[in-house]
Amino acid sequence: MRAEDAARLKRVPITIEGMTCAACAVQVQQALAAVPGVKGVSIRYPQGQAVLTVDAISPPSDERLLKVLERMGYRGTIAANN
Ligand SMILES: [Cu+2]
Repeated sequence: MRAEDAARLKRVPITIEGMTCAACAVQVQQALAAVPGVKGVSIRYPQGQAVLTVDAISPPSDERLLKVLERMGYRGTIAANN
């Protein structure tokens, strides 16, 4: 990744309840990655965490991301920005 690209990205940590196995994590990863503005998704399901890399200029709304999780049966919380 080029430096100027990295500058246009920001990290969005999400706590996700309900992921119980690697298959859950794959589904969550794919669903979140499909949301416009999401550039990368890293899932750590044993910890119930996802870290998204999103476009800093036109990021997806928190509501949009949480709705995607809700439809799949997971409860997500956007962690405080760090
Ligand atoms: Cu599962």
